Amino acid sequence: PEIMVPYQITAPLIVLSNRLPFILERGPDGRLSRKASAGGLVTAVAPVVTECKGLWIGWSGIHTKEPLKYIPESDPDDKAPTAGLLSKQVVAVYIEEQLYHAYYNGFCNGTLWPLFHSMPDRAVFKAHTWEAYCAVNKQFALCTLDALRKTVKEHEQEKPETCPVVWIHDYQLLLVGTTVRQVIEEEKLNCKLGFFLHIPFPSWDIVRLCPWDDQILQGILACDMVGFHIEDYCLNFIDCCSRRLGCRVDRNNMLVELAGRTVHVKAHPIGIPFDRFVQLAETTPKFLNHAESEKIILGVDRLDYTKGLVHRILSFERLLEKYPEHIEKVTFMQISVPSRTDVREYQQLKEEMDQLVGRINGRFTKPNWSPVKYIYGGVSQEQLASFYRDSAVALVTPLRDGMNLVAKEYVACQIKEPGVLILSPFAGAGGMMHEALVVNPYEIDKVADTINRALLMPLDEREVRMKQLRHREQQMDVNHWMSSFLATMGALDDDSEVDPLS
Ligand code: ADQ
Repeated sequence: PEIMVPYQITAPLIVLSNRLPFILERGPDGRLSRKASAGGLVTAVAPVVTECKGLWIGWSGIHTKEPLKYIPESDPDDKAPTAGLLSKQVVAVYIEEQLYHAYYNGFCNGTLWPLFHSMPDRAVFKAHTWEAYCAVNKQFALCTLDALRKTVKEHEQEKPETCPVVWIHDYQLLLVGTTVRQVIEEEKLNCKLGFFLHIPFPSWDIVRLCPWDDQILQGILACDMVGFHIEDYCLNFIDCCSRRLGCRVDRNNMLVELAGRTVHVKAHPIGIPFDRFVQLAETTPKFLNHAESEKIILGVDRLDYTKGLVHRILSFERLLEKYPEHIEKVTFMQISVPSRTDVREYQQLKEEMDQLVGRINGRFTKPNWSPVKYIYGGVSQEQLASFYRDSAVALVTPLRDGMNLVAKEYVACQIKEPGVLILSPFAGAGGMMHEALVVNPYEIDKVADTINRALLMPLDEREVRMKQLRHREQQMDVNHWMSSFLATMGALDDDSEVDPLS
């Protein structure tokens, strides 16, 4: 496939994420093959890793008794962004099944996820899941070091003026930096470490609840460059470093000093592959079979308690109570992709949503109309783009969210008569997409009023708002996000153009 990398990267990039950028599937003959995994991150980063002859390190997604002997090459007709990634550019970290469970369902999703979303009552602190988390992070670090020694040596001979970059992603891998830093200093390996957090970084009051907060902060500080979606998260992080670790910090320039090293902290708001969504919206057929006069209010999320689904559906019920003129005129379509189904909290949320949908539909349904259409499952990118395009209102109302890509995907797909985005201020996106209708999701009544306002908004106002929203997302797309991160890591050629917006 054609690789579109709009800039020159000067050194190999080693990317670490919990999961590899594709799904491995075992066929009936026992052979493994790759299946595409959707997502903006993979779309943007995989071609760059291919191009710079870098590596992707992650868990394979399948449990085996022994380490995987091989990673399959991509099929010749593979069109996924990872198609160019050779199997020698992929490192599958081996994690024994029980250990993975304690690490992933336990510490990652039972402790860090709720804590970092400022929902400490849901967080559990257990020594054995913390130990599993440390062990898995160590395994990731050792795999990285194996690869790094070879990469650094080869690169030094070819281009000694630059050095390889290790880019660690997200809350599953907060401690990887600690081990990698220690060894690269001992062995004098010339490389740079970067870290990006995809979820919020909470305030010191929340972070301090974690019994292992110091080790987590030190793990992040082991990197040279630390990125968050928005400035608030950067400032929270810097504050924690100062108060918990006693680091010297410079809040204006966002610098933290630890053991004689200076760590750069910066806001890098992630974007989406904007042009790809526009193209999808232009070509995808209509999947919704509703009357022209009927308006769709859309919600799209992983089924997660941070996304505010219960509050959202109650707000829709309130809309029908308070503004009965919308009965038989609007449908609320919620698409919820199953997520972390092994975790009890997520099973409970599923039951609660099923009951609420049943109750509201029972209360308002007419012979030819039901108020709520609830899809529990993933949908294809084509379907998603068509739902985005054909909905009059998007309800993006998380209680807390690092950024939220759904808000951005919705505006990208508004290529016809524009709809209205309703957005929570508690998503990272809420602080930037000013032309949306921003409303506190806890205020059920106000959200109902806001939906009513969106449904009645005149076309010219919708056009003005949507034009500005779309312009910003087109400028600040996922390629912009990545190139500005790599530029601050010094990994781009001087001639490479990085948008001045960064
Ligand atoms: P998520 O919590 O997964 O991401 P989000 O940013 O909304 O949240 O991304 C979800 C993605 O999944 C979107 O691209 C969306 O299209 C897709 N998706 C959701 N439901 C789907 C469905 N039913 N069918 C098909 N696709 C579906 C984390 C953080 C976010 C941050 C991102 C990126 O929690 O805050 O924006 O990482 O950094």
